[in-house]
Formats: sequence, structure tokens, C-alpha cells
Amino acid sequence: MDKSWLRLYFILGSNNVPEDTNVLSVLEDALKGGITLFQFREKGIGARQGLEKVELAKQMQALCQQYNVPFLVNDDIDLALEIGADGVHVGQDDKPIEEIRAICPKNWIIGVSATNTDQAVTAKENGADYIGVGPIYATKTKEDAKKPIGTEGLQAIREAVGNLPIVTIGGIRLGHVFDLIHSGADGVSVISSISKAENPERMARVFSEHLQFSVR
Ligand code: TZP
Ligand code: MG
Repeated sequence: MDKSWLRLYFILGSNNVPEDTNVLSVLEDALKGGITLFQFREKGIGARQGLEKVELAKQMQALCQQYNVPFLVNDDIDLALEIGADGVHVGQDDKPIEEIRAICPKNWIIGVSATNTDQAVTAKENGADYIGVGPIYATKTKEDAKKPIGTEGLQAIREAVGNLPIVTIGGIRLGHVFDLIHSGADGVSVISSISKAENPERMARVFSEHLQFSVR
């Protein structure tokens, strides 16, 4: 995969936005602000299910296509296949990569979450296109998030996986970008920093600028 896609990776589901805020307009704002990859992550309290989930996914996918940004689906391989997503992101407890490769289009992007060097190396051996490393910092967005690994944890994983593309996740704010890139990340993935920003478009744009000034 083109690792520049990982630079500003936005993740969103319908329960990640403030009340009375339209989740589609938050996504469109983030796209306007310059996000480079998108993951549809519809889970947790109040998450849409069944046809409602499919409908929201299709609407988000259409927006991403308009802005030429790849569209990935979290966990739900069947949904990703059904709507023709560009790939999936899976956690340690989801379907193994080998099983996904056996049923998915050749050019699918498959990302895997890793919180330690063992998981990272295994994901690389199994053919992950990239790993999502974290949580780096404390986060309230994921209820069952593991203990934060900090930039030290990230550096250890970078050393263990060589040049495998890495995107970092968990509690990432603007002020972290420089340290993360200099600790081995190819990009940052964020939910709340953008989804709950007063102005998601401007926040995405400023993240994008910080990333430009943080090149390794
Ligand atoms: N996986 C590890 S931390 C996390 C996920 C999905 C949540 C990230 O959300 P935020 O709001 O950017 O901390
Ligand atoms: Mg999962």
C-alpha cells in the first residue's frame, strides 16, 4: 500500500460525534480538511445495526469516493465485501488475515491492531499491509482500551517490524504529532480530536499541516 495514505487517518462512527451533530457532515468536513484515509467504525453504545448500518456505510463510502480517499471498514468483513470497500481493519480478536485474504479482492488493504512487539511481528508475518499501533496515550473513546504504550512502546514496535507501515492510535492530539512521527509512525489515526472538534474541517487541516512539518 501507499504509506502516505496513513498520514491523517480518520476513524468515525455515529456515536463519536456530539449530540445534535450530523455524522455525515463531520466526515465531509474532515475530508475537506485533508484526511488521507477513512475507517468506518460503527460499534459501542447506540451503534447502528443491520440495514441502518449498511446505509450509513454506503453514504460514508460515497463521500470518501467524492474526495478520492480510501474507505475501510472496521471488523465487519461481510459489510466491507457487500459494499465494495477498499479494505478492512481488524483487531486481535477478529478474523485472521489469512482467512480474510482467501475471500477478499486482491487489492484490499488489510490493517491489524497491535499493542506490543509480538502482535506487531505476527501481523507482519501474516501479511498485514499496515499495523495500527496503540493506544499510545489514554483515551475515553474506546471503553476496553489497553494500557497506553507511549512513544517508547511505539519505538520498540518500529524496531521490531522494520519498514512495515505504522499508524498510531489512542488519545492523539495536535501536540503529539511531531513526537509520534519522530518515534517511527508513518501517520496518526484519530477519532475524537476531529470528530468532537468545534470545527472538524479546520482541525483536520491543522493536523495535516503539523504532519507536513514533522517529516522524518
Ligand atoms: N483503538 C485503540 S484506542 C482507540 C481505538 C479505536 C480509540 C481512539 O480514539 P481517540 O478519540 O482518537 O482517542
Ligand atoms: Mg475489532
